[in-house]
Amino acid sequence: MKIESVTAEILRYDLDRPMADAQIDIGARIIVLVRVRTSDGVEGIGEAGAFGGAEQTVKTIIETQLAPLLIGEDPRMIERLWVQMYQGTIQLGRRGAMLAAISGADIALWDALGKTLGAPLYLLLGGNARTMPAYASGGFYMPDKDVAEVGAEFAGYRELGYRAGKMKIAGADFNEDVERVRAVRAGLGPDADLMIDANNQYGPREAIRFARAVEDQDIFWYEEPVPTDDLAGARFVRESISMPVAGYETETSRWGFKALIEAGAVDIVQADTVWAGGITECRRIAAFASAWNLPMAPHNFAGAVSGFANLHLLASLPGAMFFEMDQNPNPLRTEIVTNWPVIDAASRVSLPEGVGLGMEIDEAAVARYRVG
Ligand code: SMN
Ligand code: MG
Repeated sequence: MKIESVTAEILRYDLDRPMADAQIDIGARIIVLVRVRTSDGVEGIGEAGAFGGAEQTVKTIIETQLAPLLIGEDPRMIERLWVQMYQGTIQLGRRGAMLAAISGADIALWDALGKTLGAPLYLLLGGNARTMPAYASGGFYMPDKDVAEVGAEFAGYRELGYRAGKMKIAGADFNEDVERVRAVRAGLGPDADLMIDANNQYGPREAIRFARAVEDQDIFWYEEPVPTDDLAGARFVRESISMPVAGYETETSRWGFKALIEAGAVDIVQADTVWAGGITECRRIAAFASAWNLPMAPHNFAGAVSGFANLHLLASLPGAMFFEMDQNPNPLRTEIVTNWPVIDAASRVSLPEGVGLGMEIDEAAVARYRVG
């Protein structure tokens, strides 16, 4: 069996109501879909992270740098192909857009392997769970969104069945952010898990000050309090406060996470398959995390394919904690697959039982949002 083609498509949805976290403005949702076709007629689908307007760059890398390294090879030998992609492009960039492109190809290869062998991916990886606890992710900033609206937003998630939720902080002034956290706690209810996400915005002292100001709100985790490269600052924050620190979604590769974990920067590890190196590399990151007795709670935000990839990864890990369910309107999540997981009465989602990633793709919807 051989790989016959590797292609990438850009899908885009422009938001009616642009939103922001503490670091970035989001006016459109964009994903890069990767397809690997084999000589046996199997098509594996993956997704590559396309942060910061890098979608065209990532597509070009996949089609001009990775495709020539993959075509003609046996698609079932994923470990070997990962090294071939990583080592074959090492001087073009070991992280960033290059690793996002490798991640997308890797996910497509795992989907193809599951389809070839007739198994759902999480079982192929040696399944650990058939359902995962999930949390509602929202609470973004919008120009006309006030404290009351963000509280009501989380009351709505509670009504949908979520018993956990994550909100943005560090994007308004200090006191307003404290008020926002209180409003979300009130909306979500006293018995729910509440996470706060600063998206790298604070310096260490301010991060500690904010943690102390919301300590009485029973915070389940405090995400990316300081910049990802400030390892000493991250450790100082973590050791100075009582709530667990989660992160850093902006870190990638096993070597990046090794440094982060060894520095004592995190209590909960948040690699995302879509840019940290795919399923293959995130399994290694998870193994490393488990040696420090740290759970994994992958970042998960982009589109449907990355969601399925992160969900299968989680369900294959004994040290898995939570699945992130973005609540913002995004047809790239809800329309291009017809079987996106739904929250159940226990605030959990079930793994799809179809082969590979188990996605039921609606190609007409893919075509509707394809821009490149
Ligand atoms: C996040 C990252 C990028 C865009 C939106 C949201 C985020 C998360 O930090 O944790 O989901
Ligand atoms: Mg985050």
